[in-house]
Amino acid sequence: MHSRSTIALFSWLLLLGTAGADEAPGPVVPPPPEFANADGNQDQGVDRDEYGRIVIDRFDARDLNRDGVLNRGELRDFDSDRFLAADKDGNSKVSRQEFIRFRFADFERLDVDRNNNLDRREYENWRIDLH
Ligand SMILES: [Ca+2]
Ligand SMILES: [Ca+2]
Ligand SMILES: [Ca+2]
Repeated sequence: MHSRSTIALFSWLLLLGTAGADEAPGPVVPPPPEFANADGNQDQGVDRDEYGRIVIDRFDARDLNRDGVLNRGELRDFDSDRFLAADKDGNSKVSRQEFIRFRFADFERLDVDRNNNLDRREYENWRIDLH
């Protein structure tokens, strides 16, 4: 029987559910607050419009010096490859347009079943790096 490991798994999930949702990537069972937040029409999926709104929110939250672009410091969690990929025109700054384009490339990648909607399982992969 698997009862012992099942119980262990459940307690682990409970722990994850209560320990700061901000820094606990992984199989969280209750709806992650970010997901509920992103899912504006509450249909259990994040469509392109909803995703775009979140991307713009994140851009604004990252743009600490309010100059309308993201510099290396404002994207500190991006490794160089990721930063270079986002900075299409290579001016060492990521504009709003570049950021949106870059995040929508993520959307395409994460939307495994290609229904233009990220469901919760797809979202679990996404929330890890969508800041
Ligand atoms: Ca939705
Ligand atoms: Ca900035
Ligand atoms: Ca740029």
